[in-house]
Amino acid sequence: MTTSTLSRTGPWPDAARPDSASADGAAPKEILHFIGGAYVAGGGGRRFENRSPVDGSLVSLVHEASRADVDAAVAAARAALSGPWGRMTVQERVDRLHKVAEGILRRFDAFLAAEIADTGKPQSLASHIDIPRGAANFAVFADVVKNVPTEFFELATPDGAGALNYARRGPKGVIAVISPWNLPLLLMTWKVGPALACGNTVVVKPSEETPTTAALLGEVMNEAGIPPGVYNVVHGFGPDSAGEFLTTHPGVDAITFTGETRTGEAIMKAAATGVRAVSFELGGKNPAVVFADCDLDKAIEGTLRSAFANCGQVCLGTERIYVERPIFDAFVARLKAGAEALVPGHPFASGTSLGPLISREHRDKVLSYYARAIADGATLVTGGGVPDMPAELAGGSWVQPTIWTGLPDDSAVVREEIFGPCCHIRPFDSEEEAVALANDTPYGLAAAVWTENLGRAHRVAGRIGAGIVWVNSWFLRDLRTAFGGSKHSGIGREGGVHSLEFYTELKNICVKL
Ligand code: NAD
Ligand code: 6OD
Repeated sequence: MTTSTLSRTGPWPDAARPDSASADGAAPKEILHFIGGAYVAGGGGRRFENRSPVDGSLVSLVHEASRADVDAAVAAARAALSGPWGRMTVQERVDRLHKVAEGILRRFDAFLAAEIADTGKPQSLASHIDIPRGAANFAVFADVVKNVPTEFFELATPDGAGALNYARRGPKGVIAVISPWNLPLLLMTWKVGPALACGNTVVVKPSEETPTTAALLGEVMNEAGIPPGVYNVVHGFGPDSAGEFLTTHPGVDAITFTGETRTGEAIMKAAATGVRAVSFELGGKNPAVVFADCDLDKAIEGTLRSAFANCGQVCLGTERIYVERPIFDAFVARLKAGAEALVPGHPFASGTSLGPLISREHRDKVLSYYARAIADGATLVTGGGVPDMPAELAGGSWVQPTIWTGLPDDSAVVREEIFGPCCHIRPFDSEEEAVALANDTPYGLAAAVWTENLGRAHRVAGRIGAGIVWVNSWFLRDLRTAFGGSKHSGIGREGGVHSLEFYTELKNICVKL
């Protein structure tokens, strides 16, 4: 394995900008692994292209980890557990994690440029959600871990002396973090923050589509005084590549994964060897239930966001909308107008409100559902194809925001996660029917309920089978709360003390007095 301090190559903002890859005729920028506190090229010599979803231009060449590179990353993480990191007090760890949060904010523009280069998402979105949450994920969990109480029981013993029981939490060990491409920094740090707060070390495998912010975070870790080996990053794909090498590695103690349900199934099989713990945040087919007594302005505004934000590539996004019949036509007309007002364009152009899909491959998948909807008898309310884009963006992965009505409840378009800017709207006639429709899915991640009737809001929220139900809002997040899905949407909950449940081993100590 070769090592480099990355002077010219690396995940810097200039390198990350889509138009800078080889504008000066120089070699394209390269994304290296981050192992033991240093950027390394890895031993295999294989690299793959990272292309911009905005225009198809080359963003960078990414080094693909070999099995030996993953071995090295896991070994570095294991060694760091018993080094200075393992000897730090909670307060010392907490101080460093706050420095990581500050470091992300100090380099806000670099993270923003890197995230946008990889995903093509509008600047307004990335600057309000992705990057601030990247920082918050360290600051919040540093505070959570500092303030967590422990349990304590006094036991009567036959000799009358008694015994004290108390619980101590220790790190689980080396945690594999496998993350997706839709909110790359946010979803990766949502796992790395609590894992490090609890004293673990991590090996991160970011999505092959979005390697850059995970790489850039290595620099921040070093600046914040996080010891070498605590945060490691290996790049590559899933099967027969870095993802599989990492999840099958016997040196990994637990796996936290965010991504597709089918990938979760493969990782769960890998985790069975060595009975390693898993935490899974998987797919969704999330309903919104809109009652006639809702505040329609708010329901339209919220549903426009939940269906189309991030070009529909949000696991919590709404793809099924159930609207009470008296307001059905008005709702459809207003959502149509809102969707048609979205402006696809360059992420840095003022006025852009819709980015591209992550890749041409993903666009093919989304467009196949657009065709399937028509084949299944949908009425196309708006969209359904590819927008006309200016010549310089024609190489991107653009699709139109799309709304259908009239599909049968058993259509694949209504049952399967599409992960694009699209939704189906169907009328309902009673609360009972609305709940039944919302629950008619193998998934159980999130739901939104729109009503001004307080009793109904609580009643319906309680009956919907999902890990998160928003009432009169969407994606309003408090990181202290439980987050996760039921059924095919995941295993376990993270957030606040729930993250500590996964990232620590609880030990009971019984002291005979
Ligand atoms: P994906 O499952 O294809 O990939 C996710 C990650 O897993 C990537 O890093 C990938 O390289 C890796 N991977 C793939 N196969 C693997 C294997 N066999 N072993 C180990 N690693 C492997 O998901 P995606 O396309 O990147 O993301 C979109 C999906 O993620 C959607 O289904 C979406 O709903 C889901 N998601 C869920 C949540 C949530 O919180 N529930 C959040 C975001 C995304
Ligand atoms: O907000 C979060 O913590 C979170 N995990 C969001 C997931 C979004 C899915 O795309």
